[in-house]
Amino acid sequence: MDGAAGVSQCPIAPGTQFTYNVTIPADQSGTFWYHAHSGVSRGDGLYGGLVIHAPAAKSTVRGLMSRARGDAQKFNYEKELLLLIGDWYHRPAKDVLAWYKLPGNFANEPVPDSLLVNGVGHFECSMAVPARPVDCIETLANTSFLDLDPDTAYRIRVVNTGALAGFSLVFDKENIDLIQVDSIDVKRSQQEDINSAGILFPGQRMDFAIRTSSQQESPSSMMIKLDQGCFKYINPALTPDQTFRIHYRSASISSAVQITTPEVRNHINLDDVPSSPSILQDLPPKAQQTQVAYTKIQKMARNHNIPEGYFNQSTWKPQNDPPVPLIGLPRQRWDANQFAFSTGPEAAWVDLVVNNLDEGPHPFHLHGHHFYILAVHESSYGWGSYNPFTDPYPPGLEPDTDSDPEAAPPDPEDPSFQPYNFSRAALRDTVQIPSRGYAVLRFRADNPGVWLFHCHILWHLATGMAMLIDVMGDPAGRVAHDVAMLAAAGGGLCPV
Ligand SMILES: [Cu+2]
Repeated sequence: MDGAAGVSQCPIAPGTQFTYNVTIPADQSGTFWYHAHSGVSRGDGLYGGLVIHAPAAKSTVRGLMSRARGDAQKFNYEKELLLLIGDWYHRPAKDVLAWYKLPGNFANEPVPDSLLVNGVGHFECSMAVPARPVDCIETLANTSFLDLDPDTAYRIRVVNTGALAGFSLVFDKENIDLIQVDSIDVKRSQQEDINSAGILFPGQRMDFAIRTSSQQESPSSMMIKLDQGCFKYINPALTPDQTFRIHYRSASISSAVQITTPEVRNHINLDDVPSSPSILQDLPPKAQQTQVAYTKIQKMARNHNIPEGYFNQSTWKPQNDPPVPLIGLPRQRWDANQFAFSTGPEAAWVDLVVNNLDEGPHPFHLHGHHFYILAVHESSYGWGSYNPFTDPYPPGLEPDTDSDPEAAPPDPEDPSFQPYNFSRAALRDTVQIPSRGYAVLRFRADNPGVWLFHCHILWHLATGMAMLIDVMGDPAGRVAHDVAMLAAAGGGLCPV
């Protein structure tokens, strides 16, 4: 029950209700979020946090509060805080999408007007551009967004709930100790004095510990820096770097004392953080299946230059002909917008090679599974594509013949040949694939169902940048599973 409209259920019609029945595996915990997966409702704020606490290690559990102690002991924190942070538009999401689809805007993604933290934000009313007036109320600025206890260790859970932009965080006085990304333990950094982390892209989560202090003469602050790498024009309404006061309860610092803009002391780049060594133990040296996909935003004359997201030859829309969720429909009856890779009846390890043919990056998310990121490559010229069926080495991972010209390069035909550095792999459920580059994602296809693999930029998903992974599983079990899912999803036809 992952809520993907047209795949595993019909959209929930206005005025009706739907109960999600989700079984959480015993070994799964961390920071997640729920959000609309129909149209662009997510961009209007239809989302929320979903925190799964690890069970306490011992059988002394008496209730929810003590359950949370499992991770608190492991990661050494006392309190926790959830921050849902994302970019924000001052127009309804359907209007923003309509603007993106105008051929005259040349597939430039709409640049947000502001950002929100847990549903609220600050906006200088005078910054509003005349074309998009804002119903704005000037209030006395109260920037104490984070109310923390002094001398306390916090676990800060951060979700990028935005539509387009990644962001990084910078703390003025506190140090960041990164513990999880996408709900998976990371290899802990030995470096001291890290106060900045990112870039967190839409759909991704990062959890870190900070320790607050009471010994301070000036107030602390946290800066959110929206990543401007994906902005193709200037929106004068937007303040991309915003600093929020951290208010320590019972601190003697007057609120009249101004906060300063934090400076980066040391930054932790999430793309360079492998998972913890114990998690990497499960990674097998080879996969049993390899699938290759190519993705791109296309502007074609035959579609009046309206941008469309493609995987191979297909642009995705929810199954519509007939309007039945895919889980209840034999594969032969899926419509032309459903491009899928299938795995076999037995659970198997699969390598999914995704080539991004665009000039811009995309944060891709897979439903139903985490994947090990074995390689991510960006090419500054040409196409950095990787076809494992024809290329002897993955681009960017060719053997270094310069260091020892006499040595024979490793033979890709050798069964023990291994192009990837497993000690640097990261188990995630969302991956940023850079421009003109590729990613190699290895996952165990053991969760039967039809799962979306899609760009988490809302405007790209809404124009079709998605495909399906059909994890077949045992045929008899699969039919029973799909029938049960379909019944729970409301049965047959989706109301139009
Ligand atoms: Cu995208």
